[in-house]
Amino acid sequence: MPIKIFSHQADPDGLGCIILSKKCFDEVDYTLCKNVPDLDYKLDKFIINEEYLNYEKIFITDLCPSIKILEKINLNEELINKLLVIDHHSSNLEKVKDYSYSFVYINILSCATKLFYDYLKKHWALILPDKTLKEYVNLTDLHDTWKWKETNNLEAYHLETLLHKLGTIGYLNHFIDKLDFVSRHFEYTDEEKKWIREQLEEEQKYLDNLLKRVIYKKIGKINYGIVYGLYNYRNSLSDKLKDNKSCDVLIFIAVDNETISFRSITDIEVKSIAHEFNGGGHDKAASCSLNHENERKIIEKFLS
Ligand SMILES: [Mn+2]
Repeated sequence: MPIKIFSHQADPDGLGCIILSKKCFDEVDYTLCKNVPDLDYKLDKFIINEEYLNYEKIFITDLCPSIKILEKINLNEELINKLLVIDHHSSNLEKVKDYSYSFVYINILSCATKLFYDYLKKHWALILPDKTLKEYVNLTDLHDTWKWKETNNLEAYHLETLLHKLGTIGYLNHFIDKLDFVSRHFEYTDEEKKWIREQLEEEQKYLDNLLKRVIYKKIGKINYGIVYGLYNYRNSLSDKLKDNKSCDVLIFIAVDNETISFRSITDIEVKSIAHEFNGGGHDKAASCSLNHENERKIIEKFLS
């Protein structure tokens, strides 16, 4: 019987989980989800249509369903037995603490790919001890938990650069091919290095423009920077603003991903801002979905 995985489509971490599942199981169906509402919608359909009957095991990685869906799962014994949620977002700890049954697996210190890798090694023993794969998982962890910044590990950062260059499906296919079971160090090939260079040049041009379009608004002691831009640039713009120290919090409205991202520039906690808009995430990086209601509230509060 095949395996089903629902994962976060936005970053190397969510995609890393799909790559691992493809390495571990023969037959995998995956569904990419933009955010929690998108996951809820797709999962609800999956439950209503009883699609879960066709799968041996169902994983939800780098995302956690809302309480409404968790309740629904809780009523279905077959789902409880088959389903495992592997997430690491601290805002979800609150959400799942009432669900004591075994399908929720959250750890805020590691990325989802690392949690999933450890789980697969322990419970499925299908991933051979493999240097390349292990190093790839570590780079994904360094990238996703921002630990790469401490040592300026550009190899980790460039996973994101490659994702931007290749697109979601391109990234998945590329790394599924690249990460074979030959034990050698993870290294970028000359072709990958060329893609990285090209992408960085393009990003630089776009970022220089974006930086000029940021609108600043001071409310109380906090200076907010608000901008509409392409989702892929939310983190690099936040880095640029950190260099300039021109605001405390970045509010990045990404129409292409239908999300609003909140980034802490000067150590201000932003998860609570995301909560105001029914979102969540980490203390220094959070987000909510871009719907009419949220956009109207953002414009009223920060752009008028
Ligand atoms: Mn993640």
